[in-house]
Amino acid sequence: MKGRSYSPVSFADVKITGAFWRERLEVVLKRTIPSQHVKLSEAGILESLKLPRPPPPLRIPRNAHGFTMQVFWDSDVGKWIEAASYALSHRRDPGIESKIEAIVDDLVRAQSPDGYLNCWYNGREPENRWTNLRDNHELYNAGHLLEGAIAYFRATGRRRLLDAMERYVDHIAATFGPGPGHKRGYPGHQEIELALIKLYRLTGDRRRLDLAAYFIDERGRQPHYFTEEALARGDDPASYWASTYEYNQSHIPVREQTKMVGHAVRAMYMASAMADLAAELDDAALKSACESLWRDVTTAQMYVTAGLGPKETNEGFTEPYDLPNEMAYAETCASVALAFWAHRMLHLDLDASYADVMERALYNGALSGLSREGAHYFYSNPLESRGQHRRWAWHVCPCCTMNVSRLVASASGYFLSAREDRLAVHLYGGIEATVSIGDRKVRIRETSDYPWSGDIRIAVDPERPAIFDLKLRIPGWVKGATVAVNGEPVAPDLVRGYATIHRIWNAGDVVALHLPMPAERLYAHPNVRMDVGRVALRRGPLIYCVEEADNPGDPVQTLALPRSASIEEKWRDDLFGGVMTLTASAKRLAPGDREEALYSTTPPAIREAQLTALPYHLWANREPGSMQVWIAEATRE
Ligand code: FUB
Ligand code: ZN
Repeated sequence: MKGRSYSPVSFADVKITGAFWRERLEVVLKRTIPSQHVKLSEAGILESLKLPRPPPPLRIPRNAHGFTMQVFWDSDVGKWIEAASYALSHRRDPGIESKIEAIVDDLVRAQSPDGYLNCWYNGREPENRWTNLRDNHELYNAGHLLEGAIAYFRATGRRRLLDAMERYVDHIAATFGPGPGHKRGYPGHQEIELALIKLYRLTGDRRRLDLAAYFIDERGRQPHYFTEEALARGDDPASYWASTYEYNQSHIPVREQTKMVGHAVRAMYMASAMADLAAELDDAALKSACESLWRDVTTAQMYVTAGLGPKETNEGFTEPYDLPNEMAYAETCASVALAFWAHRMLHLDLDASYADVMERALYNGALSGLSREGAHYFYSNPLESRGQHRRWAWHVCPCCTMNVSRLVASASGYFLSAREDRLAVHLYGGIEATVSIGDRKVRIRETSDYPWSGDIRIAVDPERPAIFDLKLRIPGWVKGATVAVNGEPVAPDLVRGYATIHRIWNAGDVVALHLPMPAERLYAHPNVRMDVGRVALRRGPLIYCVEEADNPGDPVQTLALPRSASIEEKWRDDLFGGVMTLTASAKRLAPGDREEALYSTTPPAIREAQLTALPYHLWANREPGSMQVWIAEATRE
């Protein structure tokens, strides 16, 4: 598998030139990353790295189970370093670099002589390290710090943090594993597996890959580590607050899992690591487990926005087709991590259906987590509101903030992949890159106004004539795509959703790709009881919603869209710097008789109305009001 597989072209080698992602990137570089540092400081998170003595009182009180979210503050620091380092890869910034250096000073000082590095435990309960992997996030924190260290090293060449983290990884490898004298533990919150695979890819040190594989394969084995660990602490495993090991996907070994269960972010990080390992180890059984889980998620558990995990109490999955709209949890982190997983599945098999989900997550469930101005966030991403939802400037659990900033700062890494004789283009929206294909360097410039328009131009400039396949993703939502090379229409082979053009490419060659993107109605599977009789609107990769700001008057829940109404596209320069809205003649329902009657034998009065929808990711950036993705459908005129 490995020799034949594609590698993503790193975001650092792909310049975003198109308006849509350029705007988001600039906001993240200028506003989001600096403001997140301020918030980390105000929240006491940066101070906690200094291991103040005596430790100050907790900022986040322990809950009824004795747990405080402060145990994973290190992860927020790691994620911010990662996001900030991605920003530095676009543009060096001495101010940000000195802030990272100050954090590195603290982390290096906080590290124990044996390499252990966790500011919660070193600062507050050093005697208890590695006693509660199930709840206390030690390995999760290590993973995020390691990802931050790798990103910072890649952006700047500075390796102080990377060296510290490698020492920590050595310590972890000496503590956990299948060998004699090792603890057979694994993380209660998956994440370090992804970081270890990145470290392996950076250094080529096979021990890192083996450790990641150990963590994945040990998960869920009997005797159950979290049970043994609870007993060793003197806790009753039966009184586990989550009540089931499904919560952290350790109920059975991962290769036997066919249904996605439990906490959504944990599940997505685990599945991403499984896909990475399947690729690195050429492991067909692991790949097949990934495929079963993928089928389960995408056919029965995913919101139309690519949100995941409807329920608040486990921040995760429930049952097939249980996708409540107003109460949707759909954590931003889960959609970000779904994009990670889809990207990795795409590199197991170049199949456009993976890229379709990746794109849906990027443009909808993940992007909705970041406000327009770049300093407000959504943790949950409901698909309906009565106006009670507000973006917040920070959260007691700020995990989503840095997940969305690291995603946007590295978004260009999702566009291209290459292998020996092929170049695949997954996403469109304006990029430039020089890619090595075989022994040739090929410059690619894709220009388009995607996602607003499906007219795409790709200039292919090899340094010398080169034979290779250019593979252009034809999104699953497209009907009637056309391709032309140097003005001549061509009918390329469609291989798993990629239009494949095989030819000798010469400097100056230009491919024109036309992806029609009319507005369309979407219907949910009838088992999704919440969406019965409802319709959603999609145009291209964007899912739309109706928001009160554009549909003033009664709550948008009183709108109904006739099945036969034509949907018009209207470009609005006055909204969010330019956005394609959708409009239609619709109906407004009003009480049929007396206003105050809760129930009535008279059917509702139906008034003519106009409906305006805008992309879901933009909602809640104006005055608060009602919002709905799944609109009632009027089947009678
Ligand atoms: O537990 C760490 C992070 O906090 C999780 O990934 C999020 O779901 C939030 O609970
Ligand atoms: Zn989150």
